Amino acid sequence: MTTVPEHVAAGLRAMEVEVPSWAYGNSGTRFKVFAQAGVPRDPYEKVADAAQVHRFTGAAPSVSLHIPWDRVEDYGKLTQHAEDLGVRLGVINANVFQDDDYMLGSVTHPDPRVRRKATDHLLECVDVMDATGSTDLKLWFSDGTNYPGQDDIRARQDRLAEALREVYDRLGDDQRMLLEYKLFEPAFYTMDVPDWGTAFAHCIALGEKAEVVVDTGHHAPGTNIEFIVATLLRAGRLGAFDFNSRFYADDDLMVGSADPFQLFRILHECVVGGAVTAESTVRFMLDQCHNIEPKIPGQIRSVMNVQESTAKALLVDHDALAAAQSAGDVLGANAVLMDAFDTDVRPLLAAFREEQGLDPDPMAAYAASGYADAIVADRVGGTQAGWGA
Ligand SMILES: [Mn+2]
Repeated sequence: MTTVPEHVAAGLRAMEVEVPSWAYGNSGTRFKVFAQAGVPRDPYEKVADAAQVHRFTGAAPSVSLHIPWDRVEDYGKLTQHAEDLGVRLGVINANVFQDDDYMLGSVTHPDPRVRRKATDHLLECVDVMDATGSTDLKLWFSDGTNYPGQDDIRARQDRLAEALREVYDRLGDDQRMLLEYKLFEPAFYTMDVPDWGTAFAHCIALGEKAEVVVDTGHHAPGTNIEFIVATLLRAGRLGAFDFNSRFYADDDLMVGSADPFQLFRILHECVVGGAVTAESTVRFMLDQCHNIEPKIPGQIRSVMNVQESTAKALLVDHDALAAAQSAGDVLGANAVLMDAFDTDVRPLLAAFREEQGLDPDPMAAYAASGYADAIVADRVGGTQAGWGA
């Protein structure tokens, strides 16, 4: 029987992965959205599917909502529904990118009427937070331009700052604004929040309740994401992750599938920076789409991938690493990290799950549960949830 070192168990208990409601709906690429049988028809069914991920992993106790996709009449009822299923509602994601008015931008649009409409939506999201008890508002803007000269780059930053300020000032004492950046797409010449530096600058200007979101798929190829993580943690401004994997651009594949070593390096910086503790305020979220694979197992697999990389990061021998680093032992220091990465932590995680009263194999346990067949049989009629893309 594998024993789990106490510091590793403590880190794994602290590693709570938040799942996104949209992962359970239909999704696809620009070319086709493929429907899957049994997909949720409403936010209540999405939360029910999310609860299955927590049921089998014990590590995904919250679910992010996306407004307006998850708009409901009674948020108190949805909150209670989540609690009844053993999970809670998490971050509220705003959506100001799917309305014809936003063709030239939302909060940075040259027309004040459109900016007002977009800012009002962000304020509505804070109302939803008040109703659900969610503490974090996550903002991603598709705003940008496609052609040099199309709009004034600096004026767009001013408009962005003005909208962020209005929303920031509306936040309660225990609420935060999480600002996400993305290099390109849908805009191809400039994005108004293209990188961590721009997001960080706006957060610094706003105040302590504004922090940066690192979506692992939102960088140029070759970007050293763990350096960004280390820098933001050092500055106390890393609010959250949107985890996913990419081979090319913003692929939104299962986290840890394309480059497990990168995920390990990122989580090593999180461990070093104190983000994998019960006291940490960094949220570890998934932002993924399961276009061709079944969605609930795709989420379970993703949570397991995060746990595996977390366990490896927790196994790094920090005393040996510090000794090698201070001695200038380049190869020795690198070997300490690689020893941890090369460890097969699957037996350790199986033992950890058994200690928690879980099945050691969440994928097999879910497959044997009959839930997948039940939702295919039950969810007949109605309109399946999807991106709305
Ligand atoms: Mn994201």
